[in-house]
Amino acid sequence: MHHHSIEANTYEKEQIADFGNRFLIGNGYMGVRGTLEEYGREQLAAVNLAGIYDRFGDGWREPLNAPNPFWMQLFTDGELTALPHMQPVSHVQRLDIHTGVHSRATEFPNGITLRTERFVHMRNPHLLCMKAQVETTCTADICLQYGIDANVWDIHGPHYAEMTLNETDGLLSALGTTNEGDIVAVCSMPSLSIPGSRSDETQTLKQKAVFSFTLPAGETAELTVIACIYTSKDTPDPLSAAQSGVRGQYYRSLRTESAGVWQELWNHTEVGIDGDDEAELALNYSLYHLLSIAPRHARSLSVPARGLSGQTYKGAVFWDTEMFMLDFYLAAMPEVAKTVLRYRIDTIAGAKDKAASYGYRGAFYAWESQEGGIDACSDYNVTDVFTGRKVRTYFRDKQIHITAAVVYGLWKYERWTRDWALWLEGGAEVLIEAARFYRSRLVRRADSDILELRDVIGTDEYHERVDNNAYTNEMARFVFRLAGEVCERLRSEHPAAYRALDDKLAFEPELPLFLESAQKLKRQEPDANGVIEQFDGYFGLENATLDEVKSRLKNPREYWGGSCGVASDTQIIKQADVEALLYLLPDAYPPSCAAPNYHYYLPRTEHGSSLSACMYALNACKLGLADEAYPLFMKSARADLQGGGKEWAGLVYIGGTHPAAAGGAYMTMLWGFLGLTADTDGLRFSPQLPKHWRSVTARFSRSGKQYEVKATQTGAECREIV
Ligand code: IFM
Repeated sequence: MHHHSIEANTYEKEQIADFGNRFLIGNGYMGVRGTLEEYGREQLAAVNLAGIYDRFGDGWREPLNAPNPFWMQLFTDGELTALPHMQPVSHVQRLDIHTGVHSRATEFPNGITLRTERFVHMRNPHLLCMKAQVETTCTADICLQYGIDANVWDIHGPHYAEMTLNETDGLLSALGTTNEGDIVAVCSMPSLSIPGSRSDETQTLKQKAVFSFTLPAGETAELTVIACIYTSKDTPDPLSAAQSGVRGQYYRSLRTESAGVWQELWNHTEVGIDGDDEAELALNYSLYHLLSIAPRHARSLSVPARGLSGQTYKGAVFWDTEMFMLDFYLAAMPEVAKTVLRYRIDTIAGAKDKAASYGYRGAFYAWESQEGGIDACSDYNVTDVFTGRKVRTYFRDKQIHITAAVVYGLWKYERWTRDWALWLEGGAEVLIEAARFYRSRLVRRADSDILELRDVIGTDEYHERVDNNAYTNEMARFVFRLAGEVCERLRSEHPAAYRALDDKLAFEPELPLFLESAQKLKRQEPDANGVIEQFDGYFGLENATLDEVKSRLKNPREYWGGSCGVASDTQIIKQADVEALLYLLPDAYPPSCAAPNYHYYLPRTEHGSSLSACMYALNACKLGLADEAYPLFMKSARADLQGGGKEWAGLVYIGGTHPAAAGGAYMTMLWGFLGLTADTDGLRFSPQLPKHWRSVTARFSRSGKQYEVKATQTGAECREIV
């Protein structure tokens, strides 16, 4: 990698929310937003925790932000020396993606320069470390206030019913109890080193440590902080665990150790693109995000759609993980791939409850999954900008393709690893319950033999409650067929497991019904031009252009879909739908359909979701259009680098990181530009690189072996590495 860091050297208040995402650090257990040390809730500072949620009153249930142990305030001769309070002389904010270290250097007009660096530890996921240096050009009276900021930013909070701040022997602690009774403990040990041996004053108040001292011109004072977070999900006594977690730790060795883990991760994942530094940085930056939110510490946990960047989308897990992020985890961190899939296996009870609540059989996975498979998706997920009224949305009840995404993830795991473990560890049960769900969802007209999936939402969320969405139908067919295949293999190769499963689920009589469903489920036949209708009646909708539809907006924040959105009665779609189908299930339609559908749907797609562009990029590569794929690839890879995305919906913050787009960029590199096909015979590459790329070097692992591939404009070489 030529460049290891991203940097911003301008300071504008308007960028605070965006930079909070762009400069995020994380270790799978927590994400710390890239805000500055003097920032609080108003600037969306947050330490977002994975897999622990709370609900306050009637608000949306969302993940917890912990009290922030990276908080600090600096006074010079009594004057607050902080952003945005003062306009800086110079300011640099940097994220070293190779080591996961966030840093800033701010020169204030009063001669003070503040430098900090911080990281979350990659081996011990509970640890947070910071070093701050204060330097002055003229002798100054400094007051450095350091504390754990328990004034936590929440979207639908407050989530702490109680918060106790304490101090014992210089160790600060914040102990919070949530509305749901969970406990979060944050402990922190600050220590200051100042030049000379003057008798300076240190006062440890309950909330903060206050260091007051005179700093001679040209000298530097240094504060180091080791902090630790535990929750009641980790241990029955989080406070003791956090207290002992900070003792006996040294900043320098923790930093070396954590950077070592990063180095190890990069050894297996870094991508080199000769001829395009910008793409190389954007892609590795995307991988940085996927690496920093990977639940390496857990056995069964998944990744939220906005990563660990905050509470947007209720910190919930969507189809994003299986369809967009999983490929990276499979190729780079197979244990993490297993962990996120186990999460679905372990949350099958929630999916069965959801199916039953709608009167269906089997497993209907949560559209927005929290722990235990609880569906956090509200029936009213959008607020109308004109009336302020909540709008009935149907993502939760009609986006039934989520269950197939879970199955597809399990199938990808087997295909890539050639390991049956997950089917045997509960995956087969998920598959059978998924097939049962889709079967119970089928309807037949009285005078027809064709089975249909009516009243659904496809991946294009703008068109609600449609019939026979091609994507959903083909995904359901895939599930029916796979259920037959996996059960057959289970019966012949693992007869004891098969019998045990049948004793539990009594599914055997249903196997022929799954097969029948696969045969009779309606297929959207391509029209005379080879174009597949997205759902019944889609071709009859107004064929307006994207610009026309956009021009009809009366308010830029208006929702485009639903009952009266500007796109709803037109052919304009939010995101890849038929194109997602053609990429994910390439055998569902003949290869001759690839080009006409790509050209038909591309101009009709708004890419209103960051999940969209990569599907078109992947299909463009299949069509030999690598240069056309390139801007779509960059759109995905730069989703968190360029800002300007939708950050606010009215008063609700909807920004955050976009790990699915990051994963989509990786998919485009691996399956698209490198043209990798991986089947039982092994790995084959048929690269087609954008014209200006000289070569791509990538590393990945499969079945315990490490590989390095180097692709050029004319071919690829792949070798096993040790
Ligand atoms: O899962 C996506 C969905 O496809 C589009 N809206 C946002 C969700 C979370 O990323």
